[in-house]
Amino acid sequence: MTATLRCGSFTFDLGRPLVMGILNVTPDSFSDGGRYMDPEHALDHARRMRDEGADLIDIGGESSRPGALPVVEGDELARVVPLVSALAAEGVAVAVDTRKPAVMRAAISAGAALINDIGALTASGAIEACADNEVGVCLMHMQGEPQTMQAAPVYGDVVAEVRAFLVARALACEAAGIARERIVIDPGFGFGKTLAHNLALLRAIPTLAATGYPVLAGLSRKASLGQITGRNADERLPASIAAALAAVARGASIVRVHDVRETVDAMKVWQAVERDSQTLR
Ligand code: 9MG
Repeated sequence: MTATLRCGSFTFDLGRPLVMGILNVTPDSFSDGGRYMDPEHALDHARRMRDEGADLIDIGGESSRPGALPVVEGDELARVVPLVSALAAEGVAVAVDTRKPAVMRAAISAGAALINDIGALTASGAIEACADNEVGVCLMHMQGEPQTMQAAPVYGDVVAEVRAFLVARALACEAAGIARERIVIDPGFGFGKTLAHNLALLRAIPTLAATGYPVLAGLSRKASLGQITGRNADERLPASIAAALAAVARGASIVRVHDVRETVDAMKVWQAVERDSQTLR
């Protein structure tokens, strides 16, 4: 029997990697800032990603790129909640990328299936906002804050520290009543990490997956891929697919990506080779 992830009314079989499509409704995200501020345009993009095979759509109303400034709660609510309502009503599994408990509560009421928190539910009231219901949670590691996190990230042992933090946060969630099957962990590639830290964490996905919590990997178009390839953010599709494949080959259960169609194809090929070879003719 394969593991499952429960998120609101959805139960995902983790026998194949899931693809989470990114929908940033922000003026300043690093690769698509300003493109989806118009709600109709945002909905079209979400529906396109769904049709291309995204299992979840992750909506974010506050940029977390290095150097990003915080957004006030009212603006984040206005950007995110109408989209959650519209997509949830169409049966889409919607994740909401937020650190604010008030946004979490409003998004859950509007039908969000998963709360994706780059702060790992450390804000006061965040765990409680998610514990009262059946929403899934993604707990991400970040060193510092988006405004300054890339200035000088330092670790003794990056893998041990990230793993210990994520397990501690997952246990805090379980203690508050969030069932284990609702929890995803994420090393937070690029969040207070150098290229060397990111590569060490990518190689260590088996160690993170051995905790028993599904692992989400978010490497799509990130700066580390630019450092390796010398490409700009809009030229990092091949690098992003390579990174997603490297992550799932090491045991990641979910990849968070901008380019859904291409990533879904890559996952299907990987799945056919690695998992379904007995059944293919
Ligand atoms: C919002 N966001 C940006 N990058 C991310 C990543 O790598 N993981 C998760 N969970 N969220 C992210």
